[in-house]
Amino acid sequence: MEVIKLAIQKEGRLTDETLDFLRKSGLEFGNYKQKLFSICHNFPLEILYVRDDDIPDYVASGTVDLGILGQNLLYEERPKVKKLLNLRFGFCSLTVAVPKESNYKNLEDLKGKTIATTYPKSTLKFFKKIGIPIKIVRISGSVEIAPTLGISESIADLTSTGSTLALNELRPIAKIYDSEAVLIANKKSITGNKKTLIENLVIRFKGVLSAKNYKYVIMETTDKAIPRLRKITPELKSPIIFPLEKAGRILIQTLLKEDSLWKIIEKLKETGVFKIIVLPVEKIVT
Ligand code: PRT
Ligand code: ZN
Repeated sequence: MEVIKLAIQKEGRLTDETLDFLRKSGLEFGNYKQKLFSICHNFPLEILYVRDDDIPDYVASGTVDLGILGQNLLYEERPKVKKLLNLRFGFCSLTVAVPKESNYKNLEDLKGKTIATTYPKSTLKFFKKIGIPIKIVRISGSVEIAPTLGISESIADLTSTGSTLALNELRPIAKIYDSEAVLIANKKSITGNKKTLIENLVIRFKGVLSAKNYKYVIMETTDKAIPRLRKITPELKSPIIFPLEKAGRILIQTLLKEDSLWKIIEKLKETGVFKIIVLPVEKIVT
């Protein structure tokens, strides 16, 4: 029987959220700690725990069929793989920063200067595109201390909260790109024997991803309010409606997009909705 191989980061910033995402997708596998790989009990899937830097090559060469890694590594390495999904975690940006007290105000001020980074190709490409010549020093860790050590005038590093920059007295001046965790596939795996298995796994992943954007909302209102509610909530096409004991009172259940939830709730309150209960959604499979 065919088994798909998926490489994920063994120990790092993406590990916990990746494992959480896989478990939310209904995949059952044992404790991964101290192991090189886990076997799924309920899906023909083997999960390999590796360094994130190795994932592009493993997937491109077909050592594994799938990989979960930061989009930043794809931008940097440009491996010949197919991106299947954005996974909506591991958000960060590749940011150009300079010492807080320096006179560098914008990117033009960095002309001819040295930039320390773990992402030399991405950084060089960015500066080439905007026509500003710079020099690059490749550093594999603690990039943020390079200006203090006199190694470079500026840095380009991944940031998420921005606190590492602030702690090191650095000031962001530009963003090269945004990144998040992505699912990538070997090009042959998605057309060969494993195609259907991979498609089934992707359906599970998409189910979790769509659920992430939605909340299940239960509202107590009157039957007369339905036409007005429809105008406020475009999602309310075929809501589930339960009559309540009190004449004219009903319960409506529907899905609402999380990003517009609070705006809609404010309007719902004005429209005569008495009570609103918001519940998380685990999966939506369509
Ligand atoms: O050992 P291995 O090679 O597997 O791991 P690694 O040390 O190379 O990578 P790791 O675990 O640091 O990061 C894995 C992936 O997480 C990255 O490739 C990104 O896709 C993603 N990610 C998300 C981040 C961050 N956020 C992040 N903030 N990767 C690194 N950082 C670092 C950044 O380099 C800086 O040192 O966090 C610091 C800045 O964070 P803030 O919150 O202070 O801004
Ligand atoms: Zn790494």
